[in-house]
Parts: sequence; C-alpha cells; structure tokens
Amino acid sequence: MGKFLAKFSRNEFTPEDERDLANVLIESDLGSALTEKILAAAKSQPTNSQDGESAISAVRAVLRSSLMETDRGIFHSNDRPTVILIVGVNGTGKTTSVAKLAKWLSENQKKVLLAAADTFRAAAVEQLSTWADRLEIPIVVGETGADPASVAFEAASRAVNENFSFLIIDTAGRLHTKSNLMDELSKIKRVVEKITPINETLFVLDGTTGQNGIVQAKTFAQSVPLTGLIVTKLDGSAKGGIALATEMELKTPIKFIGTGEREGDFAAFDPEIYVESLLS
Ligand SMILES: Nc1nc2c(ncn2[C@@H]2O[C@H](COP(=O)(O)OP(=O)(O)O)[C@@H](O)[C@H]2O)c(=O)[nH]1
Ligand SMILES: [Mg+2]
Repeated sequence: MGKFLAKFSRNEFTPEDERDLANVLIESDLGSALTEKILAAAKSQPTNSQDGESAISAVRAVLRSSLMETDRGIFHSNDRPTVILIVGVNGTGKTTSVAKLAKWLSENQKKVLLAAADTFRAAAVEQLSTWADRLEIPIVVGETGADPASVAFEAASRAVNENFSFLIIDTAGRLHTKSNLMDELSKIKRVVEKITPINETLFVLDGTTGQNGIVQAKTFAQSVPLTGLIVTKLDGSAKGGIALATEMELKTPIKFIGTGEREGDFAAFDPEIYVESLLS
C-alpha cells in the first residue's frame, strides 16, 4: 500500500495506480467501506510532496482512528480465577492459541489451568494434552464424547479450589452442526457460571479467512458475548486487514495476534505495529 501512496503524493499517480491501490486494499480484506475512506483520504492530500509522505500520513490517521480506543488487556482479579473461554470455527487456531496464551500468562508467575472441552474428537484432547505436557501446565481432560460442559465445570471447580489465577477453556468448532455448537457453548457458560463468572470470551479469527470471518464472529457473538479477538496466522499473509474489519464491525477489540505455529509466535496486539504493517 505504501508504494502506491508515495507515488500518489509525488503526483505520479496514474488511473491504473489508483485501480491497483483499490485492489491492494480490497485484497487485504479491509472491506469496501474502509477502502473507500482510505482512497478518499489519500486523494484529499496535496500532491507534489517530495518524500511522498502526505498521503501515507493521511491514511495512517484513518487506520489509527478506525481501531478502538480501549483497554486491550485481559481481565484480572486477585480473589478468584479469571476464566477465559476460547471459541471459533475449526482450524482457525483455537487449541494452539490456548497453549500460547497459557504460556504468555504463566510467564508472569501466574498459575494457569487448561480445560480440554473439545471432547468431540480424541485428537483435539490429545493435541492440548501434548501442549500442556510440553509447557508443564496442568490440564483437566474428559473422555472422548464426554459432555464438554462437565469438563469445563470440573476445571472451574479445580481452578477455584486450588487458587489458580487463570483457567483457559478450549472448545470445539465444528460448524456443520452450528446450532448444536452454539447450544454447547451457551451450556458451558451457564454451567461454569454456577461456580465462577466467565470473564473473557475470546473469538479466534483466522487472519487469512477473508470477509467470511466477520460472519463467523457474528454467529458466535449471538450465543456467547465476545470480549476480544485473537487473530491468528498473521505470518506470511498480506490479508491481515480482516482483523481491523472485524473489530470495527463487532466493536470487539483485537487482544492478541498469532504469527506462527510455535508457542512463542504470539503477542499482545499493538495498534501502532499493526497499522505500520498494513501500510508497508
Ligand atoms: N502459520 C500459523 N499457523 C497457525 C497459527 N495458529 C495456528 N496455526 C496452525 O493452524 C492449524 C489449526 O490449529 P488448531 O489450533 O488445531 O485449530 P483449532 O481447530 O481452532 O483448534 C494447526 O496446524 C496450527 O499449527 C498461526 O498463528 N500461524
Ligand atoms: Mg482445537
């Protein structure tokens, strides 16, 4: 995007460049409304600026003001565990993000407990158990086919009784039984909250998924109120604009990003770094 904007400011912008810039913006999944706003901001700037900065500055301002002014931290209380429910479609990176978040939280000497409440597939429970072993983080698992809500309930009881700081609950994401999945998530929430509140419900958004990600997030938001987004797979792809588009549409802040398959490929969301990566 930056390349075109610089050309624009130097008044070297041809109609083809404008078309190419519009395509770059659409392909980055920022959505049509924001794309138009960005083009308008670039065009409103005086041309002939030597370094090409004026259009870039104008677009930077549009992108920054499109991100929410909000606390992007994780809720924390000293007298009871913070319960974090992780939701999203299959394959978006939920289980991996549970492990990454657990490691991230435990680095501040916090006691973290995991719950493998995707009991639909044995492989899902094994996947999280393997992470738990490797990271040396305790985990509550149920048998394959066990009621996910019962696993979550057991984990919540343990988290309270043993004074854990955080409980992170992994869930299933199969969408072909959408209404069942939504009922299952509502039930997990209802059952856990007999013991202690769920403080954060983080929706895992695959950063390469395109505009469909917004539809997915809205579907989940109808059954469990979302408090934040984890945007995964931001490594290697130029499509990260879906993160901003989803935040704007759902008014739910991006809290973390995933940039690879390993536990360290994870960071708290930084608006400035994100905007610069869109501009580059
Ligand atoms: N490149 C990349 N791959 C990721 C990232 N997060 C998860 N994955 C991979 O995406 C696949 C699905 O992840 P998984 O956690 O099992 O998704 P789930 O079905 O939502 O639980 C796995 O191969 C992960 O290694 C990420 O940030 N970057
Ligand atoms: Mg999973």
